[in-house]
Amino acid sequence: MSETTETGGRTFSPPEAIAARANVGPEIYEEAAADRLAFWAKQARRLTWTQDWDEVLDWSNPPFAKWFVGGKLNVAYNCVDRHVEDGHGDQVAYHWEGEPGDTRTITYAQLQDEVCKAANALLELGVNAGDRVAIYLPMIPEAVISMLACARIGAVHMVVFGGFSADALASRLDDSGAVLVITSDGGYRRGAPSALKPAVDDAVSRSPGVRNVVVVKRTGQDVEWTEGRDLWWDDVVERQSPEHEPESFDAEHPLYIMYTSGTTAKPKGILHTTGGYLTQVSFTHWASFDLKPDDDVFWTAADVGWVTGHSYIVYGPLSNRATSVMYEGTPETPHRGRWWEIIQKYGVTILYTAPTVIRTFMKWGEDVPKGFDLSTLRVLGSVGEPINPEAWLWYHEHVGGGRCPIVDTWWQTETGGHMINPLPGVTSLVPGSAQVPFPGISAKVVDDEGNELSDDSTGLLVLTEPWPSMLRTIWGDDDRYVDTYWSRFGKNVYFAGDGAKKDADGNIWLLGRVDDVMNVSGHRISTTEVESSLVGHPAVAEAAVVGATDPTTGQGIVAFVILRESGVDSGDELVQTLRNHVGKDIGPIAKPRQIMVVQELPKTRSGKIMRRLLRDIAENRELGDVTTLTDSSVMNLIKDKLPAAP
Ligand code: 6R9
Repeated sequence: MSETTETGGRTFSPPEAIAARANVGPEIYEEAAADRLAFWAKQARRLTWTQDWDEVLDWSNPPFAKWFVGGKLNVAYNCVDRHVEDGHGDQVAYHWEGEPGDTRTITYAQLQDEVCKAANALLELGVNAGDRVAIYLPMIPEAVISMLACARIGAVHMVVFGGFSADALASRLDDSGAVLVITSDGGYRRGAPSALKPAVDDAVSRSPGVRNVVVVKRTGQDVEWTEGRDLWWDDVVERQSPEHEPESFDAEHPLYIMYTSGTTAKPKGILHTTGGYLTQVSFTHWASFDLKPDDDVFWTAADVGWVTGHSYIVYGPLSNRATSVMYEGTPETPHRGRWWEIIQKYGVTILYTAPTVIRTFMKWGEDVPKGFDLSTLRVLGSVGEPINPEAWLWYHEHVGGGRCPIVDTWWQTETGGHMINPLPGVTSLVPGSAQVPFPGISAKVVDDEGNELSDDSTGLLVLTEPWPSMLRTIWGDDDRYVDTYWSRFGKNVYFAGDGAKKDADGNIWLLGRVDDVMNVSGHRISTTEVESSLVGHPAVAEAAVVGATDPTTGQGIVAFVILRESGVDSGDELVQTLRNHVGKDIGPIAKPRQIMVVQELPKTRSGKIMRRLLRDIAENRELGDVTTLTDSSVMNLIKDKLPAAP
């Protein structure tokens, strides 16, 4: 296996310093297994409820779950007000860092004022509990304030990543039935202001249900203005009272919708609700990262427009009274050490990010982080795709100084919070594997018939019990919810759509989306394994692998690779070397049919490679929908560089 050859089968025990005072110890697994519902009920007590629940879980009508039935609470109160009431008003909630270098420090008391003012503004604009509010903002504090203001009044927020196009925004406004949009004139990206308002104007012109557009001034660039519809944030929010009495909402009241792309063109509006969601994100944030509210400086380096931002920039950290860093820009602006500079400046202790970023840092070289003091770091996290052992080891060594556990967290927009991951004070880490289900979570690897596999053979990942932060439905489409997730193995088994295998030690290895599993001459080979092998070669920085239709083998393996910057020769010889390398790692059957050297790969904002588009290229087709790409020009770049396919 590539995993073991790359790491020499090394595992990493929990560091003494962390294990000795970890928030959770090994007994947590037994406790959860003994009585799963009692376990989650205990975790729900972390929150302040204004009315107790009657029943922990109602699963009488699967797959439609109700958690903490009859309970009532306010999410914004739990994230903000109660910490102020407990005497922590002066604690910093966010150290915000703008890309140009401007900063804002926001304490819990200030956040409370801002959220109340924004809530009062929404009420003045006629937003009611249950109404949908779209948020299309850069990574500025108003994004968090807007989300919490919605939660406070029971409005359902629907955040759309600021890099998405007017079309993507329009279809989400339409599908969710949004009544109001919160946006800004623009945001900073790669050292320059980038406009947001024009996309909103375009999208809203097609969405008659949107009554108002509230505009935050961020860059000061010119904007078109529609009188009567558009309002400056400063005009409508700033004059409001900072007092607002939070109302309690039912545990199953909708909290937010987050759209995620499926295999078909129409994005799915994943619905999350109040009590169960907050319980699981709060507890996982505290346990997975060993969060100590009085000491830690926590940084999820991701966008709020991704579920990771919702759960681990906003709701998890705030519910735990964490001090967080929030950064607006890109890692290379104005220089490639920007992240390390931020860690040094704020004394960040926990860093959570995606493997794709780690591989970019690897390409830039270890000398960049070496120039900064990263000694405050104690726990590292990974999310978004499998982290290949090569990147794991680099992250461990060059960012974590060899002393920080890496928590590789498998979860999805649909699951709301962490589902499979090691615990920093408990688990012996196996690089490349997300390892074991989180306490209180039941996951299995099964074959096509639903029989459990635990012998290293490749199968499908399923979740066999409902969990508190699970999606409740696809907005407006209960049938699609049932069909997509709960029909393959019956209404009690959640089909995650990921390939996986479980090794003899009980560790789960995620192998990418099942539609990323290739079938070469009848052998199932995961794109992830071939990619992991390729990036294990010293010449390769990043790799993306797809299965292209092949007249003889069914599918042929086509690899796109980005080389490290060492100026190596990218000719035939290297291609042969890489093919042999994969052959040796995994087996001759896994040798790519074609390897193409490219400058960039098409990625979504959350760092996932859009293999669908690469498959289009590998099979010489017209490109499909590119609206969820961070940068659609990447595709032209790749196409221009390619030799004609054989
Ligand atoms: C949180 C998030 C979900 C899909 C998921 C899987 C992949 C995420 C992973 C991982 C292996 C990990 N994924 N984390 N694969 N190891 N630690 O990413 O949500 O954007 O909905 O993506 O991402 O394929 O099914 P989302």
